[in-house]
This record gives sequence, C-alpha cells and structure tokens, in this order.
Amino acid sequence: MHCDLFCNVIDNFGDIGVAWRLARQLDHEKGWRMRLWVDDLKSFARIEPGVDANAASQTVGRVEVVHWVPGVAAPDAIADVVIEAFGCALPHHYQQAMAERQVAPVWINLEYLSAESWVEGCHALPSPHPRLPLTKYFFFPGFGEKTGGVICEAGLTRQRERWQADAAGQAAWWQARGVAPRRGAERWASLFCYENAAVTPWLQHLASSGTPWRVLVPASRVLADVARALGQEKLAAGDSVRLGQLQVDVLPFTDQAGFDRLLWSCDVNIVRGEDSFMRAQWAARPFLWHIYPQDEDAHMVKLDAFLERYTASLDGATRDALVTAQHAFNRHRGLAEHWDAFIASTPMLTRHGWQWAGRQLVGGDLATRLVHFCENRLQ
Ligand code: TRH
Repeated sequence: MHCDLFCNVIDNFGDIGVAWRLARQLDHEKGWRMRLWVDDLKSFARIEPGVDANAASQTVGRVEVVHWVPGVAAPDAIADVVIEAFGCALPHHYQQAMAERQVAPVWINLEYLSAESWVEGCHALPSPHPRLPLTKYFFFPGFGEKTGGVICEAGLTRQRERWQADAAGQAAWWQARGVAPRRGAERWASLFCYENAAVTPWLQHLASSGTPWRVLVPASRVLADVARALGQEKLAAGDSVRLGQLQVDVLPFTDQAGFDRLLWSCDVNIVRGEDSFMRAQWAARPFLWHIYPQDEDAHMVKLDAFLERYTASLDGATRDALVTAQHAFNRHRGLAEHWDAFIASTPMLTRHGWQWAGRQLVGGDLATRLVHFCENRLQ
C-alpha cells in the first residue's frame, strides 16, 4: 500500500508530531510505503534530529520525506491512500490526478483529537467532492470504539514498564544528559506547556513546600514564566537553578522517544496540545493538560469533555482534586493553591492512569483502525 501523508505545520510541534508518529507506525507496523509531505522542515528537525531542514527530499528511517511547498511541489504518482492531516488543502492538480486514477485513492482527512461526544457521530462520514468523482472521509481520533481511536505504537506499554522498573538505567540515561540523579525523596515533574501565569506562583510554592521537587522543563514557550519564578532574567537549555526545595533543569529538545522517557521518568507530567497530551496518558502517571487555547474559551468545553470521561470511575474527592487543578491551570490562576490537594490524590491517580491507558486500546489503536477502514474502502 502506498500512502501520501500531507502536513501543513500551523504552529508549534503537534501537527508534525502527530503526522510523523503516524507515518512511522504505518511504515513499521503495517508495511505501508509512506511519503510524508511537510511544509516546515525546521519544526520537524527539532523533534527528529535525523531530518535535514534544507533537503527537498530525503529518507528518514524508511519514510520518504518531501519538503512540500504548497502550490509548487506536486506529487508525481498518486498513492493508494492519501491523508491530509488536520484539513490541510491538497493541491488542485493532485486532486485532479486522484480523480483520473483508474481506482480512486482512499482520501482521508485526519482530524484533531477530541473527547467530545459528537465525534462518534462524525467519524468516518463521507464528503463527496463538489466537482470531481472523489470522496473524502473524515477520520476523527477519539476515545471510544465508535471513533478513530488514539495513536499508540505496538509494544509501547512494555517499553515503558521496562524503563520505569529500571532505576539504574534511568539514572545513567539522565546522567549522560547532564541531569543529576534523583536525591532521596525528591519528586520529579516535567513541564511542557504554553505561556501560563499560573506557573510562576506554582514554582514558588514548590520552592517553599515540605517536599524536594525537581522540575524538568524542555526549552519552550513557558521559559519566561519559569525564569520569573527563579528570579532569573533568562533561561536556556542546560541551565540548572535551585530555589529552596525546588531545582529546575532546562532540557534541550529531544526526539519523540527521548520525550517519552522524560514523561516516564516523572511522578507528575504537565503537557499540552494533542500529542504530548496522549503521551502523558501512555506514561500512566498523573498529569495536567494545558489545552491549546481557542477563541471564546472553546477549549474549555473540550477540556471538560475529556475530564468527564477520564474521571468517570474516580471517587469524588480524587475527581475534585484533579478537576480543580486542571481548571486552575487552564484559567492561568490558582494552581499553587490547589496543588497540594492534587498531589495528595496522586496515589489514586497513578493507579487510575494504569487502568485508563489499558482501556483506550480496546477496539484497536488509531493506525490499526485506519488501515482497516482504508482496506475496506479499497475492496
Ligand atoms: O507543540 P504543540 O503545542 O502542538 C500543537 C500545535 O500547536 C497544533 O497546531 C495544535 O492544533 C495542537 O497543538 C493541538 O503540542 P503537542 O501536540 O503536544 O506536540 C508536541 C510534540 O513535540 C509532540 O510530538 C512531542 C514532541 N516533542 C519532542 O519530540 N521532543 C521534545 O523535547 C518535546 C518537548 C516535544
């Protein structure tokens, strides 16, 4: 099966993060020949060091990666399956060539992940082209068997369990990256979120708390809020600063496997967007999600839809602690005040995280559901 996957990077790393993860999985696990068209190779190279940001065409792993200049670069051959990630528009001449192909390709629009219930009614709906004999299908990632599912590589749980059981291996891995080993009862948190005014008082709260905390921060948009808490003018990758009970280590960006290891190493993870949000769930540890902000607070509806599902089987006190902390963080105020209650509920949330992660793959992961869907259409 040949597949062209198109990705237009709107901002940050989530668009390419999801597209790259899916391209690799379809290649490695499903045996598809993947060609990934990306309009922003610089962002891609930040999360995949094997990418040459200046190459018009290259092979990374076994995936063919093409620098897509919309309106200029046009695919020469039409694949069996054509995926446009997040509604990026396909070139008109490519659509024309799709229509002229002897067997029309399966055309998929891969949508953003949402836990909202309407997703079940919209997943897999066809949309006939207004002029050409082509049909595009909306493929909605989601939670539940009537959606497109969520991205998860085969064997990920085993890899995570091996990592989390190997304290010496973890210490060696971190030491090789200049991060000192865990000190006694020290707890670790990762912080990968957008700018957020709740971060500065929260870090100051950790600095004066009864527990030693290490916060590991990939060098990203939140750094100014972190620097403010520590009384620093600026922070950069490699910096390590102490304030009372708190030590903050600023990390360089790594590839996606390295990012997983960060999440697997921490007691609590703070993540954002779409892909790191899912990776925190696969880490099976308590997490806070800084959801991508949208106009008119539309993101708060999405946040609540997720929290409703995620907390459905939790007891009232644990649910309240989690939901209150999530709301405070996403409203950019009050995380410091609600942090201790959230942390007190982490033993329950850790157990819950394990069960939740296991349940999300009933009905298959996203790549498996996508392959079945495309194969059925092609028959
Ligand atoms: O970067 P994000 O905020 O991305 C997105 C985009 O903004 C997108 O337009 C928006 O619609 C979406 O959010 C909701 O967050 P996300 O999705 O978590 O993507 C981050 C990616 O970066 C993820 O694949 C993990 C990866 N990553 C690394 O590979 N190495 C690193 O060191 C870090 C910190 C992240």
